[in-house]
Amino acid sequence: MIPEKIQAAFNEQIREEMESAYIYLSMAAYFESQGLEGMATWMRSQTAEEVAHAMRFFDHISERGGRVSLQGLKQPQAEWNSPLEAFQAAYKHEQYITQKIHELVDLATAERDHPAHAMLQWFVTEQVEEEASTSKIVEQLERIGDSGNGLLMLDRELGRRPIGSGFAPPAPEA
Ligand code: OFO
Repeated sequence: MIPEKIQAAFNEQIREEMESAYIYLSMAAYFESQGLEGMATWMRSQTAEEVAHAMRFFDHISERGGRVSLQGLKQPQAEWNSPLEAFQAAYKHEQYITQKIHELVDLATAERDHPAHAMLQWFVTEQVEEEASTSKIVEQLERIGDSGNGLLMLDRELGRRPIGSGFAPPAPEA
């Protein structure tokens, strides 16, 4: 059986991960409105990844005989002043999520909940990657500055990120 405190904290983390998905989906919409399809694709892919993160917590609670209870999501920001500002916000958000994961590890340790502790190790590693990928794009955008060409090249590069079928834009009609 999953400890009460872990169940409550994991239910809370499902909301955090779904809010992450919502934030990145909002960024995808922003990039699409700016004609930056590659960045939009990158954000769609990130959205799918966040939903998968939420499902890891969902499944962990269920598998241990607990009860998943979903909470309301905050309305995400809809506009940013530039691609750089949006990716800076994404990086800052990932730092916030890393802190949340570390708090969960501390709680699992205090509760002596070894299954939760083991499951959270995947997230500790994943957050290193999440921070690295967003901060790398922030650095690239800073280097690009006002170069329209540089921005289009980066957009093309980011558009190569693979994406789950349910999150990909519709294929153009043949
Ligand atoms: Fe779930 O890693 Fe980003 O937020």
